[in-house]
Formats: sequence, C-alpha cells, structure tokens
Amino acid sequence: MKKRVLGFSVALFTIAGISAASAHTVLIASNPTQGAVIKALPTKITLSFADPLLTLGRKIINKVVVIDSTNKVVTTGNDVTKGAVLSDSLAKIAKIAAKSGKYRVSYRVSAQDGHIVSGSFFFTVRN
Ligand SMILES: [Cu+2]
Repeated sequence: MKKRVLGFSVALFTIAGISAASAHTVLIASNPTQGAVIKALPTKITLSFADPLLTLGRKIINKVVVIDSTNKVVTTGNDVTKGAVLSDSLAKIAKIAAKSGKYRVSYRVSAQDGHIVSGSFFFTVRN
C-alpha cells in the first residue's frame, strides 16, 4: 500500500514538474533577427517564442521596445500578442529616415506559467 502511494505521488510530482516547465518560454526567432545587418527597417518588430504567451484580455502585459542608435524609441507601443508571437509597429518616421547604427530590442513577456521572461539583443541598420 505504502509503495503504491509513494509511486502515485512521484508520478504526480513528475507531471506537475513537466507541465510547469513546459509553460515557461524562451525567444526562438525574431524579425529582424539578432545580430542582423539590414538596409531598411521593417514595418514592425516581431518576436516568436517557444510557447504561447499569457494574455489578460486587452491589457498589454507583453512588451517589446526598440531603441535606435541615438537612444530614441522607434516602436509605437501598440504591442500585439497572438499566441506565441509578440509584435509592435515601428514609427513611420523611423522607417522613412532609418538611422544607420545599432538598434537595441528589449522585451518583457509573461509565460503561461506567469513567469516573466525578459531579454534584449541588437541588430544593425546600414544604409
Ligand atoms: Cu516559468
């Protein structure tokens, strides 16, 4: 009897552990990609994660910000989360007169398990 209870609780913890871990997430792709050298800015920045992000109705809880080489924010703040993809449009002016130099992408998102996942990377505009 004791053995069965022990076996059952080990199984339970294992399942709980797996589902919690799989509800965490990581950044798996982006456009522009990390370290990319591009001639012109795209219309929006897109980040793809390994798992769907947490959403809370219309409240923006997942954010991405892009800063140009003069420390100017070039994202518009209209963050959109669709499943595992977070995107935000880039300001028109930034696209028209994209400054050459390093752009910093910073993100802060909520995984399904409620944990915050944040990070940053760079891409370069050379025109
Ligand atoms: Cu987590």
